[in-house]
Amino acid sequence: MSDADEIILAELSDDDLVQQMHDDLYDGLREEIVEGTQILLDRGWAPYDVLTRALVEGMRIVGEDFRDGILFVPEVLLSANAMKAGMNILRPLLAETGAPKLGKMVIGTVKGDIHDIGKNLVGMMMEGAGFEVVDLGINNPVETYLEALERERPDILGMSALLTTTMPYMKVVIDAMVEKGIRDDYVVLVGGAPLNEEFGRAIGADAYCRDAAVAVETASAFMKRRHNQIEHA
Ligand code: B1M
Repeated sequence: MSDADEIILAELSDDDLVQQMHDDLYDGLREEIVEGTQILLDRGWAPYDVLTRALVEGMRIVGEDFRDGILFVPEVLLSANAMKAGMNILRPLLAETGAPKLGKMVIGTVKGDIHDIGKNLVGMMMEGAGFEVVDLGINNPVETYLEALERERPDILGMSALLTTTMPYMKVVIDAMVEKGIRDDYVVLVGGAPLNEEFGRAIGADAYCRDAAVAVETASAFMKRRHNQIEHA
């Protein structure tokens, strides 16, 4: 592209900028995503709106073309990195609620699975809603989950899986918790694109969460119920 054609992000209208950010995310342009994210914030956009309308929607488009064989792993990795750079700017802003801690969650992506954008988003939104979040990262074997539960004593265990081949591993973790007699000490929430409610029920989770907003709602509802139980005991 010649200099004359260069797009000045700051000169675009909000709608055009969001559209351009979808394109830039598609092209894996990290610096442009950082700049676009900052411009929308400077224009008074709520961090949550930047996240959902510019970044998550952009990643949805990337996901469709990955599915259809138009984009390949290296390209999607660049998109993911650009998305993460935008999320890094939004994370502290989403967490800035100053609300008293609602509860504690340990979250991680299961063994064999390296997808972490959705998990990171859930963690960010949970922090923003007032939860303390301990992130175990990706590719977690059952032992890592069990150690973290013992060490961190959270209220909630969150597990993420994006592959149909890795989602059954969530049951391995829950079965191990049952075997150790600790299953009912925790609320177990699961999520990831290939899961559904029926799967959540079948593996013995407390709930399946369709997205990060549902994860926050569900976690908050369980914490409220727990507190009521304690008050009435
Ligand atoms: Co992968 N990948 N990928 N990938 N990848 C998918 C998942 C896939 C659906 C693409 C496709 O074909 N359409 C497909 C899985 C197919 C299947 O299993 N049936 C797939 C494949 C096949 C693969 C590889 C096997 C490709 C290969 O190597 N040939 C490989 C697997 C590697 C491995 O894990 N062992 C692979 C690799 C990769 C990249 C490394 C390139 C990259 C990951 C980078 C990263 O995460 N750091 C990548 C990406 C980016 C995707 C897609 C395009 C996008 C995923 C994403 O970030 N979505 C994805 C396509 C898709 O999902 N449509 C795809 C955005 C994110 C915000 O949404 O993760 O769904 P999501 O999270 C949501 C909810 O699901 C929910 O809340 C989140 C926020 O709203 N949620 C939870 C998620 N976790 C939760 C936990 C909770 C609660 C809610 O706990 C309480």
